[in-house]
Parts: sequence; structure tokens; C-alpha cells
Amino acid sequence: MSSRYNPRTSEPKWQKAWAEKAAFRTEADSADKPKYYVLEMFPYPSGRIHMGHVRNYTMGDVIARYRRARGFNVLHPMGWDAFGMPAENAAIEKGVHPKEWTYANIAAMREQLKAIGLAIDWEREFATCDPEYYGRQQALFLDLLDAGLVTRKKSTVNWDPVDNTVLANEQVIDGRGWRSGAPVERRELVQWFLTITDFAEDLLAGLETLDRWPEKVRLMQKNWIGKSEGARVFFPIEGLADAPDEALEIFTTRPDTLYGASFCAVSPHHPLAQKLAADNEELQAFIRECDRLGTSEEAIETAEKMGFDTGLTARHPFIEGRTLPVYVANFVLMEYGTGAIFACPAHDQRDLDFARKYGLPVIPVVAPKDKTGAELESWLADFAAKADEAFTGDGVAVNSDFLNGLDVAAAKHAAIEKLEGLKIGEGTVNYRLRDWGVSRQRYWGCPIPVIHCDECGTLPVPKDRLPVTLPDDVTFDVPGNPLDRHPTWKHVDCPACGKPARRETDTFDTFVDSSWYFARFTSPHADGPVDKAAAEHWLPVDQYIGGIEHAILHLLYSRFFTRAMQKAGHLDLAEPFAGLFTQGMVNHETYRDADGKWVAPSEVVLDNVDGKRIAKHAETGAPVSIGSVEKMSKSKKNTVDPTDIIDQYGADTARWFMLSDSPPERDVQWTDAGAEGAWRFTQRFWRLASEGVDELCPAGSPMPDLDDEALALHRAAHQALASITEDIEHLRFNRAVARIYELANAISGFKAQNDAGKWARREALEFMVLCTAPMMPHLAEECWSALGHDGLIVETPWPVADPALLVDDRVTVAVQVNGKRRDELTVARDAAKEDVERAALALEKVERAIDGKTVRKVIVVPGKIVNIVAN
Ligand code: ANZ
Ligand code: ZN
Repeated sequence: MSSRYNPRTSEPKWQKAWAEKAAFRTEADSADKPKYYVLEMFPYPSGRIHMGHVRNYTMGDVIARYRRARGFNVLHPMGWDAFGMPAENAAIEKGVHPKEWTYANIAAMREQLKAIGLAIDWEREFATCDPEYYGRQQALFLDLLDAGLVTRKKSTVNWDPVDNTVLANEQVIDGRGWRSGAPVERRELVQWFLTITDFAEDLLAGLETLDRWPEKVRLMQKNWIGKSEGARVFFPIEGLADAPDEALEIFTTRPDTLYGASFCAVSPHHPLAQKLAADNEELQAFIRECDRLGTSEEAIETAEKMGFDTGLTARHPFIEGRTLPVYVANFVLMEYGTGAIFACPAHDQRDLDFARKYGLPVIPVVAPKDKTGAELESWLADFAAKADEAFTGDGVAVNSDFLNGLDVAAAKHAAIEKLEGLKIGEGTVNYRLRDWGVSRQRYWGCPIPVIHCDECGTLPVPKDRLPVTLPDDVTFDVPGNPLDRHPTWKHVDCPACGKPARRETDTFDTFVDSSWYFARFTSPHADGPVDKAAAEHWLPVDQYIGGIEHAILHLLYSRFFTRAMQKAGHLDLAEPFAGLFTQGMVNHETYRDADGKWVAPSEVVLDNVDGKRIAKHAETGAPVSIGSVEKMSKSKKNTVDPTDIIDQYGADTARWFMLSDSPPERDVQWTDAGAEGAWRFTQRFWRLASEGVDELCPAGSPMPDLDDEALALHRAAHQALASITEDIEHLRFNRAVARIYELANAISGFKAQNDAGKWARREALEFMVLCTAPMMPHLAEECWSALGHDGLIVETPWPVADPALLVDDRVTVAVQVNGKRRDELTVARDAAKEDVERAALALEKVERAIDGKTVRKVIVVPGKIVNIVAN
């Protein structure tokens, strides 16, 4: 038996063995097995995989392999999110066709993924730029159109006046076009929208059912949907000569503050502002100034408040004879509510900033509950005169006629009732969520399958003429959309009247492509978008894994698409992902040379001088400074290429390190020392499993009578198996890894003296190998074979721990800090109180809960609970 494990020969060997047996092919029909669908967010084919991919896909792979061993019929597919701008940029910069660039990248990355040894059913692979995929997406779009989920309306885009092209938000840098550097303008274009707002309430309510999603992600989605309850109120406008009956419709969440109104304001893009600007140059200049500052929510939040007095006034809905000036103000967004507000400076900070700047009245109408009489009077007077911080808390309505004395909630209610009675307003619910504009003026995307005819209007491409494929012969030498200037592509006959008509030249936002791919994986060769029976069988995805950066858009769009597909009759569920896990990032130290330029880790040699870490340039020997630990990124050059690691140590070492170092939801720091540690463990593991096999009982021998020592190892093996199983089940991979180390130590320290010992050692080794198989699958196969097994580990069921061996000397106790449960601890049943105490205090969650406070007392109730009192 070779004493060194050589991944360079072993890994390809086992990958070949798995492929030959089609070990990871999903069984189409296996009624006897429960299904399990595990999916990692599919990659963008940027060119090479990075360490973040390795981490993400390894986690999914552990789950897939574990579930398979547990008897599930597992679906674990892979594909490519292949449309998008980088391919067009490559075309512009390097002159390579987007299609060529993309498929070449896919080919390279597929090989890299295969080298990691992922248990993927490659027969289901597709790229979103395959006509077989995007053609089905076009069919799906037409179904959504039929189902009433698509509209066409005007919306603003970023327009580069020099390049004459629409820019995506990420192409606008500091208000300028990324290539031309010209100030970006707003343009109104007619675009296609998916009516996600129809599902706003349902998407919100559905979040409550997602109990296997991180709380944080659910909260982010909730905020994004942004439900606000309030009222719409009409303020009659005075001073518009040509429209004496005009009224300004505003949206407010605080109708209880109407008596504190001191002005009204409309967005620079409100029709009223636009109308007034038509013959007012000063206002035009003001609007341009607002646009220059940007129209994103962030930009508006942080910008200095600016207003333009229109000279018009609005009549107060409740107070006879009271009028309010109407401003155009930069902090009012056209895209929210009605694009117009009434302002109550006393109870809204933006309104207050504005009022103080322009000398408008501040009228407090909600007062703190504890103030009465003279104290209240002086608080009110002080507030009106000098407050610079709005009072936004609950309180009692004052200065508010029929509302006086009511708390905020009751006053809102009463105000809405009154508005409705007077027929000048009504209670409404407003959502921050906007309909999803899916038109992009780009080449490398899925063509929107419609045709424009001057006579017949806008018509869907007949389904039997799908897919509408992208033309290959396009040029990128001038800005703008190549589809639009292609000499022939857009010229087609109208499907209704047969006269010359034009194809839509916009393509879909690439988020559309990724909003239903998980459903397509259930039946990747189906004629329609999905095979309904297959989709029903496989969905929802049991475990989805990906980065937190997709917490909002991708996941929300996918949840919407699932509902939309349900409405169009393709699916029968609302929530696509039953379980969601967001993994942390892969970080690395950063290095710079004397000129401050980033230096890649591969160019750096690290050393230790007098206990201090120093770094030198590998070639020049020049000193390099060691900087902070940051997310691996090209811009800081602190990346490590997975292929280099695999060449050096093998895929298993990379997989093991990715899983071992920190909890999967946290960031992990890649270090050479850590990778070497993982490498040493693979060698130790191999020696442990392969040396002295002849002295073990033969595989499959019945259990002899066990003496005390053998029984102890037997028990340790079953306990390790039970907790590793639990840990993998709950995605606590780093804890499973720690348990495998423990088991390996127990086996190393065990000397088999007799048959009982030889049997127990074999059992423990086999458990160790089987439990490691999801994480280091190649090494595990090699060891399994060394242990005398003919079959593949990927075909071997997960072992079952004997419950009788688990109820022994270890107990799990809850750990509380000041009465609140923070964590739990597994300790020997007869552990000394001091040991339990020390272990409890060392728990990370406990440390965090204590947060620098002084521990006053630790109460240990043996076998039950540890309570820590700290203050
Ligand atoms: C009067 C008022 C008084 C308001 C008060 C707040 C406090 P959320 O909670 O985010 O929904 N608003 C309405 N439409 C707006 C727009 N298009 N652009 C900027 N601000 C807008 O916020 C709703 C509140 O934001 C609304 O309630 C409105 O100001 C403002 F003491 O109306 B409020
Ligand atoms: Zn026609």
C-alpha cells in the first residue's frame, strides 16, 4: 500500500468511475425513493471559477452526496446564467463574439467544476443563452402576456447622449456614462413590464411560510416590498388659470398630522411640475439641477433639500380658509405613492429640514403623552420655534380639532374616516415595490418575442415561430443596440396582416433568465417551458444555496415567477425554495508593494521574524506590506486560483478547507497555512485508513463480543456518526469536520489487541471514511477500496448509528445568559461543574451575549442547564 495519497492520480480515477456508472444521474422514475432537490445559484460564465464558487458548490455537493447516501432520489443540476453585459464588453474590448466568448468560458469552467468532483447530473446542464432555453422563455413570456401579467408603459432610462445609448444603472458612474464620460440624461422609453406588484401582498404574506430561510433575507424582502398603510388625499389647487378644478392627489402614511400641514410638494417629474415648467425657464433649470443630483433613492436621501415655489396654493382639506404653498421639491420621488405630498415639518425630518431652510411654519400636532397643562404649552411653543429634530414617536393629537386626545393609530383611523365621509380621500395601502421593467436595449440577451405593426399594433410572435433567435452577424464597433441596426433582422412581416412590420429589438433583463431556471432543471428537455408533472414532483427546491447579494432581486423575482407560472398553468406552487442558505464569502489577506500597488498572494513569500509576520516579493525580494483581510477580488489582487490549489493539493484538500474553518454562513479566510493543514490531514487520513488493513477483521465480519476498550471505540464511532449526521443535516459542516478530526484521533490512539479490537477498529475506520465521503469524496473512495470494498462509496448507504450506544455519558445542556437561551453544550454526563462552566463561557454565542459585561454567577444544573448571570 502506498504511504502517500496522490490526488493527481486518484481524483481523475474516481471521477471517471463515477461517470462510467452515471452515479449522479437523477432517476426519472423512482416512486419508492423520496425526492431531494439541492441547488446552488448557477454561475455566470465569467471565464474561470473562483474560490467563492468552490465554497458554494462544495456545500451543495456535501448535501447532495449525503442525501443520496440516505436513500433520496437527488436532483443536483448545474447550468450557466449566460446572458449579460460582460460578454458584450468583451466583444467591444477584445473583438470576440459574445457567443464565442461565453461558450468558451462555459467549456473552461465546466472542466474546472468537474475537477472539483461535484456530484452533478450533467445530463441536465443548459446555458440560458441556448436557444432551447431562451426559446422556452419566450413561450413562457407569451403565456404570461395571455395571463395578464405583462404591460407596456413609459419609463425613464439612463441615456448617454454621446454614445446615443441606454445605460444600465451599473454603467452610470457618478452621473456619467462609463465609456463616454458624458453626463447621463433621463429619457422616457416605452418598455415591457412584468406586473410583480399584482403579487405584492402575496409575496409579503408568503414570507411568513418560509421558515427555512434566514430571518435577515426575509426582512430584506419585506422592506423591499415596503408595505405602507395610509391615505390618499385630494388638495384642491388654486391659481391654475386653465384648470380651476384641479386637485393634487397626495399619499401620506400620517393622515393624523393633517392639521400640522404647512406646505405641499411635488416631484420634479410630477405632471404638474412638468406642465408648469413648459413656460417657466427658471423651473426648467431647477428640474435639471435636481436630475443632475441623480434620482436614486440614496442620492435623494443624502442630498441637500431643495425646493422651487410654484406660486400655486393648495386648500387644506379640513381647515376652512387655510391654504398651503405648493413647491417642487427634490426629495419627492415620482415613483412612489402619487409623487406628491403634504408636508408636516413637526413630524417628518425631511419636511422639517425643508421648512427650516425656506422659513415655513412648524406646527406640532402630536405631543408626548406625559406632557399636560403649562408644560405641554411650553413644549409646543419651543418646538414650533426651534426644533431641528422631528417628533416621530407615538403621542397624543393636539391642535387638531376632532382628533385631539387620540393616539396616533386612533387619530389616523379617525382622519381617514372623515376624509372618506367628505369624499376627498380614502384609506389605501401603498407598496414600495414597482413593476419589473424587463426591456434592455442590448444584444446579448433573450429577444422579446413581439412584432410591431403600424396597422395592427403590437403582436406576439406566433408560438410556432419560436424561438426568435439572435442573429450572429452583428457588429460592436459603434454604440447602441446591434439588433436595432442589423440590416435585416428586425424586418419581418406582420403575423396578422402580412404587411412589413418590425421586430422588437429589446432583449430581456437577465434576471428573467434566472427567475425560472430551477423549474427548467426538473425537465430540461421538455417541449414547453417545463413538464408540469416533473416540476410538480421536484419543486420546491429543498435546499437552495447562494450568496446574500441575491437576497432581494433574484429571490424575489423567482418567487414572483413561480406565482406567475402558477397563474399561467405551468406550475402548482407559489414558493420555489423551501430552504435557503446564504454562505459567507472567501477572504484573503491583501498585500501591497512600496508603491502601494496590490501584489497577488502567489507573488508573495511570507516569513516569521522574531514572532512578527513579514512578507517579501517572491521574485525581487522587495518588502511587501501585509494589509487587511478582504473578500477575494480581482481589484485587490488577493485571489487564489482554485486550479492552482487543485494542482498543488487536489480538490479534496480545497473542499475540506472550505468546509472546516468557519461556520458556513460566515466568511472564511483562505490562508496557505490552513490549506497546508488540510493537506496534511488528507495524508494522515489516508495512512490511518490504509495502513495495517491486513490486521483488521475482514470487511463485513459479524460483531464479536467486545471488551471494554473495543466497546469504548465502538461507542465513540457511533456517537461521532450520530453527531456528524445531525451536523450535516443542519448544514453545520464545520462542526461535522471537527467531529471527524475527533474520531480520527480516537482511532489513532487505539491499539487493536484482539479480535474485538480489530473489529471495532474496522468499524470506526469505515464510519470515518463514510462520513467523510460527502466532503472529500475522492479520498474516501480510495480509502474505501483500501479497506477491501469492491463497490463505490457513492453507491453505499449512509451508516446508521445504534441508538443504544448514544445514551451514555454525554448530555446536551442549554446555556442561558441572564435567563435567555443562547446556545447549547454537549458534555460528559459526569463532567465536573467547573469544566461545564468553563466550556459554557467559551461558547462564542455566549461570549457575544456577555459582551464585555462582568460574569457575576454561573449556575450549573447538571444534565439540564447552565445559567450565566452577567451585568
Ligand atoms: C405627511 C406626513 C406627515 C408624512 C408626517 C410623514 C410624516 P413610507 O413610510 O416610506 O411609506 N411621501 C409620500 N410619497 C412620497 C414621495 N413620492 N416621495 C417622497 N416622500 C413621499 O413614507 C410615506 C411618507 O413619505 C408619506 O407620509 C409622505 O409624507 C412621504 F408627520 O405624509 B407623509
Ligand atoms: Zn399588421
